[in-house]
Amino acid sequence: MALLDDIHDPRDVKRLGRGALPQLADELRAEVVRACSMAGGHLASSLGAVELTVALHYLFDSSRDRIVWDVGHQTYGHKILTGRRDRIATIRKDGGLAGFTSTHESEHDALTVGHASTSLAASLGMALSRDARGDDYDIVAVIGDGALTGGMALAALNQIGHVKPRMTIILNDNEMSISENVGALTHYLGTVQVQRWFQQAEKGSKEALSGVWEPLADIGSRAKKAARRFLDPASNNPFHAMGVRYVGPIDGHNIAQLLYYLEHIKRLDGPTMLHIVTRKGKGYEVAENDPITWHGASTFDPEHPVAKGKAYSWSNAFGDAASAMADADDRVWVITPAMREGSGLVDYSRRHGDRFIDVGIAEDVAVTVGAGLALRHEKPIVAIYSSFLQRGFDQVVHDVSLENLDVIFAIDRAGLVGGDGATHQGIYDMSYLRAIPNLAIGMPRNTQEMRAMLKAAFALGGPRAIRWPRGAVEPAEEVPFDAWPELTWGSWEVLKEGSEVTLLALGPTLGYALDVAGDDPRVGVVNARFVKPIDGDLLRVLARSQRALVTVEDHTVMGGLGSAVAEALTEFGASLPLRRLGVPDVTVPHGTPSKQHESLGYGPGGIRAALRSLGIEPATGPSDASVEGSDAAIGGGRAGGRSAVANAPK
Ligand code: HTL
Repeated sequence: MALLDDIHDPRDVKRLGRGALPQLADELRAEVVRACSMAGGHLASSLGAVELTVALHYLFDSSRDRIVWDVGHQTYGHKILTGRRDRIATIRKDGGLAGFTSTHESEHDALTVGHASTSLAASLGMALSRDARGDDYDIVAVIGDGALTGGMALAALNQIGHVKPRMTIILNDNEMSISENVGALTHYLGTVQVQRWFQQAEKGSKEALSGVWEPLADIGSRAKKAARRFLDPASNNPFHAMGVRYVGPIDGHNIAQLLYYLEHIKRLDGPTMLHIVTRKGKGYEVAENDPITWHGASTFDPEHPVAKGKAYSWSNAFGDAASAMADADDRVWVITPAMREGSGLVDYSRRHGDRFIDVGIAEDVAVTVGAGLALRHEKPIVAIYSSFLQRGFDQVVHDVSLENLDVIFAIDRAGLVGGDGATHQGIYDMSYLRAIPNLAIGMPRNTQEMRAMLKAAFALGGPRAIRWPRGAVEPAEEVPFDAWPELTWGSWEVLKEGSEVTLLALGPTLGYALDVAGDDPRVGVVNARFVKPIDGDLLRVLARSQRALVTVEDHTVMGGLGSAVAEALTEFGASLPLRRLGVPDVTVPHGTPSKQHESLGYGPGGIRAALRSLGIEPATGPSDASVEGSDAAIGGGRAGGRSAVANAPK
């Protein structure tokens, strides 16, 4: 790595001659592949942004200027160039670098991020501050065509076009979100590439840039030419119509072009969008050919890259269930906000394409489209990750719950998610959903129970949230919807009787509870699969028969199962001790979930400690140490827990 070895800081990039930058980009690309092969991660997006990364660090000073990457998943190259190369193989792992940008990690990261579509609003805020303080640093937002489908991005653009701060917006258009990008704007972006003026521009820049770099010696006349292009009213251009100057599209893998345009835009007042066209996975054959699979990679052999097969997952179980429901009833619809693959819906979308809609990265829209469908007596299922449902909270309250509409929320990635880290943890949904009237919440412990919950939700109507964790689950035999098991909504299940203390757990933490309880006759285990409503009858019985209760959940203690049980016990006037184990009031970074459960006090060690504090020396089981670090331990196979690779991106 002739050049990269001498880059310790972005200032070292600026010291290189312009002619050396393509070689630096090649080396950087190889390093991104190497890092992802060892650690897994967002390979394809990072590969597509390599030339842009080099160009930005050549022209801007990321310690002073603000480079605001949207989502932050395309920044492996940025991290390597900004002093983190020695730790790049630790990305997404316990104690390692974050998979996205984080202000806590580096002064070169302008934003702590992971959710899409925030870069433009954040950049506007930064620009307002800069201009109020009379500072002169540059602000560059980098947003993908996928992230631009989010309402937040479009609303921020509307403001930017109104306020008109000096800033550069780079639209990194690879025609992909995680899957193919969707929406009218995407179609528009596709058409601008074939417009005549673009072809002219392309020709112009080819001429201008022939002979590699010397055109930049003649910057004056070219600046005039560029200015003419900038001033082109491009009146049918939607960005221009919103008050944002639009330039492009240009080839985002051509560093000369990138520098040429960025250098000019840098000097302009007001907001300018530079539309660059890139290829997701660029320069690494498998990723270029199959950017969906290689959007997020598990570890792989860089010489012979083969994507790892994935175990049957909760998401697959849901996708299969949704297909069976749609087979049984032609009013069933599934809505995804840009997560067709992650939510297990590829097969569903093929089989029931007429009742499948991907609304783009717009969770708010997903929820309210569900409301609209339900108002017309359809049966919508909004398939959404726990952490992304946060974006649709108001819509759940305002559009679904007030009307008590028949909308099922199929909530994936509930609990700690592993490598994606703090921004993606699914640990708040029970807390914020429990407060919403009409809304009922359940968490199955295996595929059969998932089906039973979906069936019950379907029969009962009203807004119902069913949540499950990330990772593997045992498949269940395929049977038609009518033959699915029945389940009373709100009923808990006694898995093991105990004479003294009962562990109330749900989802993957049931595996821990069962392992710790072993065959100790003093310790009971209840599958507390509904947190709203809870099983008040069973809880009353337990409150009378048990000496103490312990709740165990992969969710914040505040507002989750433990809170629901504490509230009910208070109402009953019960005074037995209750220990509540779960995520305390802290931010949980990326890492191995099983280790994190243990360190946060709700793994097997935490449950044993709680039992000891209640005077029960737990029977011998797997030692706490042997459980640590092994994700296969979650669920112990007994409660349908998860065992998938913890570090693979969503
Ligand atoms: N919803 C929200 C609010 N945030 C995120 N991050 C997602 C969903 C999931 N997600 C990603 S990356 C990504 C999605 C939908 C695609 C972004 O497409 P874009 O960039 O065109 O902006 P590209 O991947 O380079 O093509 C992650 O969670 C990492």
